[in-house]
Amino acid sequence: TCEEIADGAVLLRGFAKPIEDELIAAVREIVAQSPFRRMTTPGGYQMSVAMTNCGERGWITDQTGYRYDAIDPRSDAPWPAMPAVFRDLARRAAESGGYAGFAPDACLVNRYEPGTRLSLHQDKDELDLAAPIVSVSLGLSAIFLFGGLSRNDKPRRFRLTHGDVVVWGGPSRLAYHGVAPLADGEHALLGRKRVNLTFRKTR
Ligand code: MD5
Ligand code: FE
Repeated sequence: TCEEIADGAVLLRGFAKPIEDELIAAVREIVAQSPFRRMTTPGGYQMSVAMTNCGERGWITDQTGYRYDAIDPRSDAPWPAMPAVFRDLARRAAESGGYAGFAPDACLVNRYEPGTRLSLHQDKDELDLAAPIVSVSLGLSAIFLFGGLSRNDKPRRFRLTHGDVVVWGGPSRLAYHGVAPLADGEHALLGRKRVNLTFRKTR
């Protein structure tokens, strides 16, 4: 099903489910090359979410700031290539959401364990703000907090479950958003975690 949850934001329930095994196998290969790590924000805090990337560029943060970089600072090598199964899924989802021709150059892979949260923020490190962001939820379900263009707008709450895909475009592209602390549980394929794939066109 295809549901517009906000102006420009489309929720595709279960869209990734038919290829769950391929996606999880691809995540495991990426993590073998560029492991999950908890990065430090410019403010000096260690993030609760553990991250890695694949594709031409990856999102990183350290004491000096946020940026996209072609090199994994942990391995000093390029990030793993974006698997075709990722690229195709992102393109098909974007098209279903009304954005034909989406060609992401970056995929941030976020790992949440019980208690992990992502505080309210905007995604604005990308040069091309006309391109949507596509996010894919795998594993344990999470409560996604979806606010407005002002930090003060009270967020709406959406439960995102395994296989759900959201296409964030148009006015929703710059909305404040976050993830509530992950509740404990056990997922048949991923165990006690949630993995989110975030596809972006960064330039
Ligand atoms: C997550 N990740 O569940 C989310 C999925 C991040 C992040 O937020 O920055 O890594 S992406 C959700 C998103 C992206 C762009 C716009 C909006 C939501 N939005 O307008 O709500 O790990
Ligand atoms: Fe975000």
